[in-house]
This record gives sequence, structure tokens and C-alpha cells, in this order.
Amino acid sequence: MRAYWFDNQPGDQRELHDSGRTVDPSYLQNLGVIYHNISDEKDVDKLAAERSYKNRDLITVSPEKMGDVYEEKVKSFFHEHLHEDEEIRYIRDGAGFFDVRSEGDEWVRILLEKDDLIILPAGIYHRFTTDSKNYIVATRLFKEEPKWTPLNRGPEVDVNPFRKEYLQSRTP
Ligand code: KMT
Ligand code: NI
Repeated sequence: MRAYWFDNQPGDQRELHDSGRTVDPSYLQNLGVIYHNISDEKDVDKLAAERSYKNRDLITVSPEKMGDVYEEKVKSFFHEHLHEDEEIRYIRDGAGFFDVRSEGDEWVRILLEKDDLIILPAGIYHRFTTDSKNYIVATRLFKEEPKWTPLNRGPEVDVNPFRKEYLQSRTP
């Protein structure tokens, strides 16, 4: 895992876009983003049990796996959105970026590789992309009903109760 401020320069979303300014883990913690490096899958089982996650699936995001719809998928993952539930991703192979909005509404880019596990809190605005190698395999954890519906950023979603709760929980 490596986190840094996104450079906001034009160019393919899959490039690094590294401004050269690092974001430290304590800053991510303040945003409510939880990060672990886990090599033993049993530790994922433990975490899942603690947070009442019962189900999971494995997704491969690559042109080989997705064929013609790959480019379209990658673009859709990159639309800024939030969820009304946590999003847990455990990277099993390859790499990708989760971008999350900072307190000041800037993008923090988080590079995730094998054995990285991230928990994004409900209500945080974020987006995802593969990197220039176009390959990631990730376990997606979910509770009973996957509440993954991405709610794209806009005036209505800005006042979503889960968004409000997230912002309140971040205020010291
Ligand atoms: C997401 O939430 O954008 C995804 O699930 C993308 C694939 S998982 C790395
Ligand atoms: Ni999401």
C-alpha cells in the first residue's frame, strides 16, 4: 500500500498520477479508511466474522476476463460515488488504485497490491481503477445483501443520510 495526493493532471486514469506528496496512514485513519496487510487468509476470516460479513466473491478485472466490456467497466468503476455500507476489498493479485476524497475534497490515491486489504467507510466518496498493467484480482466481502449500489456524486447524494453520518463521524 502506498498513499499520496493525486496530481490532477490529464492523462489515463491508470497512470500513477503521483504528485510526489505522500499521505500518511494516520491521515487515512482520520478519513475512516482502514488498511491491513494480511498474508494469512484466516485473518481475513476473523475480520469478516468480527464485522458480521458472511459472504464473499472473487473478481478479476482484466481484458482477458472481461473481454470487450473491460474498458467500459474500468470507466464505470472510476465514477465518483459512495455506498450506504462499507466496502471491503482484499487484493489477491495484480494492483489497482482506490481514490478517496480528503476533508478538503482533494483526491488521495491509494495503491493496493497483493495482500492489501482496505475498508472504506459508508458515505465516503471514492472511485477505483486498475493500473497500467490492467490486471487485478480481489476478494469482495459482503453481508447478507450486497449493498453495493454505487450512488454517483451529485446534489441528492450529498445529502444522503449515510453521507451526512460519515461527515459527522469525521468531525472531532
Ligand atoms: C469497486 O468497488 O469499484 C470494485 O469492486 C472494483 C473491483 S474490486 C478491486
Ligand atoms: Ni465503491
